Amino acid sequence: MQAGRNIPIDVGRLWERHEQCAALGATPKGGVNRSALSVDDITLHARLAREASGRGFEVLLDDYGNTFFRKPGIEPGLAPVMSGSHSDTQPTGGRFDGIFGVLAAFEALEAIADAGVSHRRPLEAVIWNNEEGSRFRPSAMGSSVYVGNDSLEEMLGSVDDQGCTMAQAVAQLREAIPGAAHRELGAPVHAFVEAHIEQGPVLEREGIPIGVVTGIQGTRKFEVEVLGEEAHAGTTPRANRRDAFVAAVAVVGRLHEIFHDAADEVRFTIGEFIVKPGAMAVVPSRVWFCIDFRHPDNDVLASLGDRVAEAARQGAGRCEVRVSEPTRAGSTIFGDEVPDAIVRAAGDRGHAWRRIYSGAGHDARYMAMHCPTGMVFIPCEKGISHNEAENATASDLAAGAQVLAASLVSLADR
Ligand code: HGY
Ligand code: MN
Ligand code: MN
Repeated sequence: MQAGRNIPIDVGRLWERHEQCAALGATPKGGVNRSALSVDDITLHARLAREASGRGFEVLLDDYGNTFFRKPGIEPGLAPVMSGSHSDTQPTGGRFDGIFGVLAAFEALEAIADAGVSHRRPLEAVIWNNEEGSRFRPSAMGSSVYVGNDSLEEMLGSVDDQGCTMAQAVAQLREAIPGAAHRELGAPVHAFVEAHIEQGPVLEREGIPIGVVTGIQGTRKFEVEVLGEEAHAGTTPRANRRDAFVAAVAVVGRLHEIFHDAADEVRFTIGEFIVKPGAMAVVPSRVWFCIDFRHPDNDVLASLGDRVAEAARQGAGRCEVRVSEPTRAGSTIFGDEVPDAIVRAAGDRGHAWRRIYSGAGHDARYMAMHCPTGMVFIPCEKGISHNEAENATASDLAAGAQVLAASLVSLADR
C-alpha cells in the first residue's frame, strides 16, 4: 500500500508547462483560443508527445485522435489507470479549462517516475479530442467515441465551418506524431481520474483547495433551424413575409417562458444565433440557433427538454421549423471507488477537501460509462471560466496534481 508515499510535485515545471500551452492560441486579452486539432492544438500534442518519449513514456493514438502517454507498471498486461482531460478551448477560453487536467496527469506521471514509486498497473495521461465542441459539434466526442457512446464513423464525419472533416483533422494529428503506436478504441481502463478547475465559486469562497466531485449534471443540446423566405425589405408588406428572424424571436420568447424556474436551478443558454442571408435590405430566410440545457434531475431534463420541439412549432408561425438533438446525457453519479481514493490521498497529504457536484460537463461523464471514475477539482479565481480572465494559482494547481498522483498510484496497485 503506497497511498502514503510522498510524490513531490514540481510546481515550477507544472506552471511553466501551463505558460507554454497558454502561448498556443493566446488571445490579446490574456486568454486562449485553441480549437480542437487546430495548428496550435496539434503543436501542443506533438510537443507533449516529444516530452513523453524523452521520459520513456509510450505514445499512443486511437482512431479518433485521442492521445495517450503511458508509463508502464510492474504488470504490463493489466488495464491501466488513466487520467487526463482536453486541450481544446472555447473561442474566448482561458488558460486552465481542460489543459490543467492534461498537464496535472502528465506531471503526476513524471513526479511518480522522479520519486521512483512503483505501481502494478500502467499509468496513462490522455488528451481527449474535442471536448468543447466549438470547432466540431457535438462536444466531448473523443471520450464518447472511446467508450462506444457515439459512432466513430459519424463523428469522423463532423465538419467544421471551413468544410474540414474530423477525419482530415485526425489525419493531420497523426502526421504530427509519426511514432505513435495504435491504441484500440474501447480498450479496458481500470479507473479514470480527471483533474479540472472548478469553474464555479465554491472552493475559492470556502478556502478549500480540493473538491472531490460526486457527479455531473445532465445535459440536452438542441439545434433549431427556422426557415422562411427572402424578400425585399423596402417593398414587402408584413402579411406577405415569412420572416425567419421574427419567427425565431417568438420561439426564443416561448422557450424562455417554459424554462424559467423560480429556484434558478435550470441552466438554459442560447449561445449561438445565426441569421441568413445576413443583409440589411433582405427579409431573413433562415435562422439557426443552438440550445444548451442542463439540470441535475433526469426527470426535469426529460419533461422540460421534451417541450422544445413543441415550443418551436408553436412559435414559428408561417415559417418551417426543424429541431434536432445532437447530445443527450443524463446526470452522472460517480461510484465510491475513485472518490474514496481521492479523499484518502487528500487527507494523507493534509489538504482540506469537500465533496462538490459539477455543473460543467467533462470527459469523465463518458468514462464513467466505461470504468470506475472520479474527478479532482481545484479553485479558480472568482469561479470565472469560459472567459479569457480565467485564472488559478500555481499552489492550487500543484495541490491538485499531488492529490491526483497519489490517487493514481493507490488505484494502480489494486
Ligand atoms: O460545456 C461544458 O460544460 C464543458 O466545459 N465543455
Ligand atoms: Mn473542461
Ligand atoms: Mn470548457
